[in-house]
Amino acid sequence: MATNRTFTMIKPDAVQDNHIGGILQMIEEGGFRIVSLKKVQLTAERAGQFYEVHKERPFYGDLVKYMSSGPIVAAILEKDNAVADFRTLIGATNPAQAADGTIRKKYAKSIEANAVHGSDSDDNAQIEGDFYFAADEQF
Ligand code: 3AN
Repeated sequence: MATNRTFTMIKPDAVQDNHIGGILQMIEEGGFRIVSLKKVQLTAERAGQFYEVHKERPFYGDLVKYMSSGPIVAAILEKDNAVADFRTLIGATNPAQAADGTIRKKYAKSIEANAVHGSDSDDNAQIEGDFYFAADEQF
């Protein structure tokens, strides 16, 4: 069953370049409601856990290093058809192939430093959101 939530991260390059506001604006103007939001820096160990599905890929080591190189912004987003619509809003993984009007077309620097993450399924949206926010429930 499709849910109406997805999960995103604004990646270290985009945070470093002061694009948090610009990216959140594109997200809100794209019709998404920001349900939860926080800025944190991952340790290499935590970044490795987050990207565990990519453990066997050749870029895994660099990806873990990059994702723990500076703060990121994590958010849970809500909209009908959230996972698919957010993938459309962010554009292709490789910014050279990202469509006009997408977040990656505007802000991504490379296939690795591609400005934002977007969950690829409802199950992963739940798992990834919990990775950052499940322990926050006492608030
Ligand atoms: P997406 O983020 O579009 O779902 P995934 O899940 O295939 O793409 O990859 C996760 C992350 O790994 C990407 N956001 C990007 O930072 C990095 N990545 C993916 N493919 C490559 C690659 N060929 N070379 C370097 N980094 C990559």
